Amino acid sequence: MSVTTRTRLALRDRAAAVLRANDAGTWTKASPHLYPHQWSWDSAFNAIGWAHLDAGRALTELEGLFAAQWATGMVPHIVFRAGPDEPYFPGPDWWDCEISPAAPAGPLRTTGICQPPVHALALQRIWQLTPPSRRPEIRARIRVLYPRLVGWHRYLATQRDPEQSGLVTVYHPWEGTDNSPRWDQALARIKAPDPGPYTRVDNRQLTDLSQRPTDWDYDRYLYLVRLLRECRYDDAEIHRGYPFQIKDVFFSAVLVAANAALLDLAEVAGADDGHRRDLARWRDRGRAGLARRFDAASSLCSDYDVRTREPIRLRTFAAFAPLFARTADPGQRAAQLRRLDDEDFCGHPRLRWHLLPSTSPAEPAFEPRNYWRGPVWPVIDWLLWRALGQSGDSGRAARIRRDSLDQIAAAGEFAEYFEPFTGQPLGSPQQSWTAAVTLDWLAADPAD
Ligand code: 9WN
Repeated sequence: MSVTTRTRLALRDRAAAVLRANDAGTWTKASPHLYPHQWSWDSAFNAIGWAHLDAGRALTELEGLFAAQWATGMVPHIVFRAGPDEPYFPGPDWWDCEISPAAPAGPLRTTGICQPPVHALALQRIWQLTPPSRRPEIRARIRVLYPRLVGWHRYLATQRDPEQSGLVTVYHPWEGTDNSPRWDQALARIKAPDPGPYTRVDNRQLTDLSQRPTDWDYDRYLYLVRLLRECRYDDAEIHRGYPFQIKDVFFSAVLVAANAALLDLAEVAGADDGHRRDLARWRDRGRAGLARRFDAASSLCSDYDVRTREPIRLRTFAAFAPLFARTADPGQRAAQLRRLDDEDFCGHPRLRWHLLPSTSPAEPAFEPRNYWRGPVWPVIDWLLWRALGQSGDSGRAARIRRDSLDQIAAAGEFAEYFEPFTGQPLGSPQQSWTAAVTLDWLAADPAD
């Protein structure tokens, strides 16, 4: 056995051990201390990890999450499941989602916003990895869950896109990439951001505050929750006057990929014609919406601020939304791939590994240790790896996989994110979703 193979087997065991250590039975803590509840897109990635260990447990993860689905179809960004001895702020009382008639019935308590819909990608992966002996059971459970996922996508394609632009409107930085510079201008515009008194607990778990959002950010995050609460989390009301509404091209690209994944599962799930038609329409509309946000001069895709009607032009991972969505336009694809390889992104000479950083080192807002403002996030590179591989770009996909595994192995930790120039592990040290995508990468080519 080569050393490489031995190292990889050890990595697999350690990744599996992280998932098992964070396993609460029917759901997985996003991380042991910093994030002790069930997060939405974390759960989807975690299900992909579980699929390598136990297809039934993987499906349980998604079933538990969808038990908290709102009547609107929204899957909430957090289901609060940990007990009072595991503090997280803001908790369910701050959100007070019970003021919405669409929130799930007690005792389940959730937040009132959502995160990128990776769940269909997880369902597809679970099915691909289900051993033949378990297929009847797993297929029956997929058939029950599938319409719920269609309902979730319908919510995003309608309530979050009343303009039918193909692009999802996000309401809050916590809908995925918290302190990304993509939100800076919209947050700076918010007046009188007094959320009332509060105490952060994230800085008790992680003492190096340079890796986390600032108090300035938190004041605005919490103030926005107050405004959402005042709208009773009603989408129509939010669209009328709420100040933070952004067409998020990355979120929209994940929805395109998720619609394609559900279509791929249509036979397995016994999907009816209506569902198939809707999914194909949302997928195509999403790709067209992203194509319109593509700027030929920079070869990048930009978010759009609905309130100011202005594009948000920044060099971040999100600018590659057409690649994440597997654009059907060969010209845009070729231009994006050239950009991906250039010095602003994966070809930057100081990068430890050729992995897409959350924010380009060439961007003035870049901070190499600060959360979504520069570090490499393995889950983002997993999504890019998957999209490139499915588009037939096996060379680039193989490089992302190899560098990602090397990054994690060299750090010796399943970190939440990594410093792009040194590869230093940052954030939470035993992040479930990093372990989960590691399991998937390792299985992609076990002989390597
Ligand atoms: C707020 C759990 C979550 C991820 C997010 C990531 C971070 C939370 C926080 O952790 O956000 O939702 O407290 O910072 O930004 O993407 O889902 O891992």
